[in-house]
Amino acid sequence: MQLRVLDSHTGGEPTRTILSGTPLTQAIAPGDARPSVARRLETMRRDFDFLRTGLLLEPRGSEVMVGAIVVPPENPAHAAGVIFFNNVGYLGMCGHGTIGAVETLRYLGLLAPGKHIIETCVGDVIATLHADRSVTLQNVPSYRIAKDVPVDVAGASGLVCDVAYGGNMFALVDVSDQGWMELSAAKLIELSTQVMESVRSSFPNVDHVEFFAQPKNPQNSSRSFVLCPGGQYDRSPCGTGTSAKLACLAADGKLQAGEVWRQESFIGSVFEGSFEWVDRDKGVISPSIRSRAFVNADLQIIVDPDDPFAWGIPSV
Ligand code: PYC
Repeated sequence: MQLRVLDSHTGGEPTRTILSGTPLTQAIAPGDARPSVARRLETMRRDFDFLRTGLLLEPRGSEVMVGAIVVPPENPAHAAGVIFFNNVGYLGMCGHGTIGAVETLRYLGLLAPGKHIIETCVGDVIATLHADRSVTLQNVPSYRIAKDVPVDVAGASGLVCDVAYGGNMFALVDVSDQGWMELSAAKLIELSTQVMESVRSSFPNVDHVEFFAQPKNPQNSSRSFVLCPGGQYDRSPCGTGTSAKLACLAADGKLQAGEVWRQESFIGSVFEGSFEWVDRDKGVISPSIRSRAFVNADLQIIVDPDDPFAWGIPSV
């Protein structure tokens, strides 16, 4: 298996993009069936999960990485299909990962500036590659599902969250009054994991938690800390998390269509977000996120048949 794999990061959050060398990435002959990206994800989960574990788990990978495998799109007129995954499984969408995969394709000369439709397992997104190499991602329609849901965290009283969809499902908690954003990442992982456990008793599909508070840089709108399903935090402001946040702001009338929202990550990187209404009565928005990714490695993957951990260390 001769895998073609490049690494990038978007706002500090890494994306490991697989471009070729697997049955999933092979071009489809004219006339052959073109499965949807959602069906391809199921094939990968069933038959090729070793790619996920081998590339993302230790000793080759790390728990903070997100993988993106570029597959033929169902619609041959579209630019690409992408399946996203992490250390514990598969993601519906990934904003930083889409921007990373688009920059990787540009780096290899496979995408030119302009608009490109990318298929994901939760729907089509539009990536506009700009001349300055930044990418505007028009994400899937996003919306708030519930407001002021009580959250149980030991030692914190009166905590509530919004539940919102932005390509993944988020519990969003305003922690300005708790002073939590001054704590260490390890402590925030602990607290956000408690929030996840509490919210899941009523919203079992929530797989990300977003804390937000005042930005460190006054030019930004808000600072966030996002817990991902694998127990790590997103170094970037999180594209799907920013989309969920925009949906909540829109629903509360705190941000108007076309206005720019600068979401600062825990490490200080920034995504610029804005939205247009899809259905104002139902609170559904079309969010856009702009950022830039940087390719930082072109890997040669070696699989030694004698290596017991060639496809990752299984969970112990
Ligand atoms: O940018 O949407 C995102 C994302 C999800 C998980 C990690 N990053």
